[in-house]
Amino acid sequence: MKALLIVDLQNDFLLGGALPAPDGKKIIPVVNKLINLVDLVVASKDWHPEDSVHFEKWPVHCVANSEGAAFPEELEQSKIKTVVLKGTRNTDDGYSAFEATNIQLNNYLKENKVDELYICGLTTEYCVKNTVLDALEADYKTFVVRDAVEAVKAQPGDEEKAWQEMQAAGASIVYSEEVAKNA
Ligand code: VGL
Ligand code: ZN
Repeated sequence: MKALLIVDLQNDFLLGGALPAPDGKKIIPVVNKLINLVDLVVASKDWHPEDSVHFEKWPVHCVANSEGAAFPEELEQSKIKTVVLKGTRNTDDGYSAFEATNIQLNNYLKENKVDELYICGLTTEYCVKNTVLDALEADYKTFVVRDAVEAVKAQPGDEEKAWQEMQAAGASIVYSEEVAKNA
């Protein structure tokens, strides 16, 4: 079974939000296309308490239940089967979707017989990277959709390094066009 995992495609990571990936909005139409190419769609949300230690490193963003934590209107939400919430404790960053606390993501994917995981979303250097590395650790065939991922670009060089790290760990970097061809 093929699953699409949309990482943190939330208002605060888009222009106008608290911690924007400068080109984040560009990926929304690509993600909308990918949603129709897989058997199961799961989305993660960064979902922080107001007083998290996470905010010693970052501007306040994606506070649980806030507008900044919501999905953008343009995202085709009707086919998202499950939303997993991460970074929910005031003591953790929760960069990886596999750290979700409302659902144990690995068990959920196993129950749904997922073996191929297509990962997209925001941001390259943090939550996408950490999710991809955990997916590989958990032995999924892991694809990262290059044109459906964008970086926050907080530190120069980190974006490029993140792509290299994901690839070195065993992720396949693919374009949405190839995903469509093989669907
Ligand atoms: C993220 C920084 C802080 C992400 C989340 O989704 O990549 N980055 N919190
Ligand atoms: Zn965060």
